[in-house]
Amino acid sequence: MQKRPPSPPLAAATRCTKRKSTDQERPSSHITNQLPPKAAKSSVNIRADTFKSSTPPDAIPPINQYNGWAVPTKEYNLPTIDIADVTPEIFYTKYIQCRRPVVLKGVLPDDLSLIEQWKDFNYLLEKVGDQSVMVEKRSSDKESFGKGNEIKMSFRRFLHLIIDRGDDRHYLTTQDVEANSDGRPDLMSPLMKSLKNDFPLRPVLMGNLVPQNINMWIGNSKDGTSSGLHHDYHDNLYIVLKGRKRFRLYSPLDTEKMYTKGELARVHPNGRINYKREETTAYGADLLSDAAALAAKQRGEAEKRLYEAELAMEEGKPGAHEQLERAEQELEKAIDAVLDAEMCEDDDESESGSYDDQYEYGDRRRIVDKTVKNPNNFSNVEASCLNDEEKLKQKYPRVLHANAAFCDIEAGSILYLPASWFHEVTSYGASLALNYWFHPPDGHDFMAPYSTGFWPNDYSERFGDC
Ligand SMILES: O=C(O)CCC(=O)C(=O)O
Repeated sequence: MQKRPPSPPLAAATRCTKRKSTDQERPSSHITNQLPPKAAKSSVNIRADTFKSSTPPDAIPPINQYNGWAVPTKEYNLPTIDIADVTPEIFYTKYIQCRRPVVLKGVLPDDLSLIEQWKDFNYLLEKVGDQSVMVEKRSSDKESFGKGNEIKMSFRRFLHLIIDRGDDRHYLTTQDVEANSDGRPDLMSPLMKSLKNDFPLRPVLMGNLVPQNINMWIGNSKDGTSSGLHHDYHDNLYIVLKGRKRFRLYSPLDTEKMYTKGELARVHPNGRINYKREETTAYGADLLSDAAALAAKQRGEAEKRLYEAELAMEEGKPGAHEQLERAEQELEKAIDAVLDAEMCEDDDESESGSYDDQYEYGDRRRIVDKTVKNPNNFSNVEASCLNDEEKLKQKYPRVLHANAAFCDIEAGSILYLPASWFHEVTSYGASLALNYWFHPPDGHDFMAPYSTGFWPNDYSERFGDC
């Protein structure tokens, strides 16, 4: 059982005391049939208050509160824009804030230019050839990836298999990451850390979004291999450097038509999907950590007011005595709230036992295992069915009522995909991509994309700048 981490220092008042990785998926039962909201979203005119729920306070909120951009027609080609035409502010306002996917073409931004070197596999072999990696393996040519069957090998052996031998059954995807003493997962796997001088932690284009995980994807397929229909929990910047990828996308508005393996609890206005027993805030913090962070923040503020009251007493200011009494009561309440939050976290841990389950204890390091069989966020709809109307009619009829968007991402292009958009990706040729995941924004300001300081504070505590 993992020990509870120490309480947050007051200086970092909004720090989360401990967070479950909300990216971990646990197997769950099949989705119940929840009817989707009727109104399709307009493709334009997303207002600045995009992420505010419009449900009156006394009404039961609908399960799907998605309020961002949705695919406007049955089969829609995603537009492409020139990278040179957008500043980070414009990109935030027109795409990130509106939850609108887009393809970016043109010369890679300066801060990403060094990753061009990766196109030469010899460069990668020299840098990380001896590293050991977990590689996904599919058992037949028909099977899609994303099933969680992994084997360990050196990066060199993996490249030898797929490039020299033309093998298309192995695929390099997300890797396990280490956790720090608080159990907070690292941003990157050891593999990516060995290449960290080649890319920024926070690409300029993504403005003030806080990164959550950075990965490399490598495969080889003549006829195209599919990753399987699923969604992720974070905003994705997907940069293709070699090969070609065809994406099929569905917005979170169509979640109930996607036959997810997990039992749907809620779709937040910004699209973030929650499954039962895994509820989070819209920006993806688990509820207990969020409550703990808020309580810690209030305690910090109460301490400050107590200090001010003590100064007022020393200076003999009128009303200082009452001010001190009020401040003491406030601090007492705030401390109680912190203790309550910590107790809730303890209870949650001992009930589910799941926090520990996500780690493998090595000598001193702990590994956050990112691979889960049958994850909630995958669809039961086989990729091979998606182009077969008859099969869909028989097995998954709701999919036929969802609007799909398509795009081809060629080498040198980027896809921006907001959190919880469903996607099925087919990769062609020897393919290589770098992807960033960012915590999903729920605010509406380029400078402050999150409604609280939870992720910015977490990031600046761990990595220094934010
Ligand atoms: O490139 C792929 O095969 C899948 C990528 C993907 O699903 C993702 O980035 O979320």
